[in-house]
Amino acid sequence: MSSKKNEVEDRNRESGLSRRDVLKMGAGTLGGALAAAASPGIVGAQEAAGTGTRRPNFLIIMGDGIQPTELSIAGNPIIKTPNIDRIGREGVRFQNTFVINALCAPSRATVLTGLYSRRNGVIDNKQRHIGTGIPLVSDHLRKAGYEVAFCGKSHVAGGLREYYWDYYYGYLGQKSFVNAPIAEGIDGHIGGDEVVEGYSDDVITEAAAGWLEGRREKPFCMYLFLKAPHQPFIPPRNLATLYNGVKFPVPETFDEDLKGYPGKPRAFANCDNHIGTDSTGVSTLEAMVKNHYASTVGLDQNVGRILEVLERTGKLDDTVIMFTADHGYFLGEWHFMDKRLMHEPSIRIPLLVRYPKMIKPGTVNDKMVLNLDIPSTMLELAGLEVPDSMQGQSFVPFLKGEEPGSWRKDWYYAFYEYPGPNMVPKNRGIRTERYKLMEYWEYEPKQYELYDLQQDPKEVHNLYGDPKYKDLAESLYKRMMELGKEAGEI
Ligand SMILES: [Ca+2]
Repeated sequence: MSSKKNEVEDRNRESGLSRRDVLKMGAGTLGGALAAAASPGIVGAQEAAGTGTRRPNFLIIMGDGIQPTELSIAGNPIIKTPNIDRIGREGVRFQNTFVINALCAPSRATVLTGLYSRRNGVIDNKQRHIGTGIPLVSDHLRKAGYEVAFCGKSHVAGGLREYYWDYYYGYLGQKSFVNAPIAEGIDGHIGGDEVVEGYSDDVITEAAAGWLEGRREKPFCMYLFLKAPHQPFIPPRNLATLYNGVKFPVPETFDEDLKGYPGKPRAFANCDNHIGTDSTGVSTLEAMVKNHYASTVGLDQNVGRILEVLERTGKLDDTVIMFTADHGYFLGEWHFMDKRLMHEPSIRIPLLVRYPKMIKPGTVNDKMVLNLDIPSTMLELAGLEVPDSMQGQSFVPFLKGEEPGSWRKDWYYAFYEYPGPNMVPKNRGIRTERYKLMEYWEYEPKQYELYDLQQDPKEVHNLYGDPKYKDLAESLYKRMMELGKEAGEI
């Protein structure tokens, strides 16, 4: 047992709680119980600077690889996600939200720091730490009097254990869906990893719920970063047969592989993320979608568990709740699984925000919002200054139902993990409200895709090389390079 663990145990004894008591209570209640025992005179309600109002709590819930259309609130005819839907129904649903790098660790690092991949240092999944000295949003909030918590999967090297957390319940790397080794931390001290029996997302949610249950006066920021519905798409046991026998729609591009991917470059056709190959281990579309959906339902139930705690303890309406994902997911488009490419199924994520003190229930927003924008938004909501170094744009005006003075018309994307799993070549590009230009910039020779998303939202007709679109391709390329340089990615 580590000395940190001993310290935690010592504090348990001081507070009259044995480890067994704590586990019986649900690990997460420990933070609250200890806080009550150790600090009788807890600081009063914190106020947002100059506003006279209490700063909001934050709960940022992240799933792993979800298409926005996988939610019933987005009209999915099969899957039912009532709890996630509730966040959008009682808040806002952003319909055009994207990631700037469609991969687990980079995306999570961006949501934590407000920085593009090269700026925060986590350009791929290869065990990279967030750069030394780069604060997380939670560090800024903590300075302003927040209690901060991280629960679940960060995927960045070190599992965020070098940061201060009032409560921590997380694991290193990817880990398994069942019986994962998890470390718990309280008041900045993190214990050793111990295998905790059960479905890991449920175990983690239960710990998070326990900590939230015990909260007192200070505002809090909790990241609840879960693993479902990541490959190998293992749903909780009780949901394993939920979609047995259900017929799933087949994407219209599912058989493009049989046609030789007309119009697509080799860099795209040769990606090794095809359903039905040994390398992906995914046998059929049906098997993948069935378990992906069932896992997402499990995720939804965990969202419900957390909402129930917040509601019962009177914190629901004081908390800004965001639900999002670290990237989208190919569910058979072009016979693909996974993500990484800049095509719409891969870069689009759900983003739903509930905060009834500001957001009119049932709001739907169509502007291009990025995962990069979440940190600036959180800081503005907390009444704090957004550091110039942060690269996103606060979408608070949209939460208020207002039009911001200016909003992005285009943005830069880049994916770097090559060679790597699924052998998707490095690809980068620009997406405007209407067009997308992609470049496989290290492919020999360089290859391109160009789409008119207004005419061709499914990205079937690659316009690159068509003389009619030569000028457009050139101007998009020029702008892509400008944006990439501004972002520090080129
Ligand atoms: Ca992921």
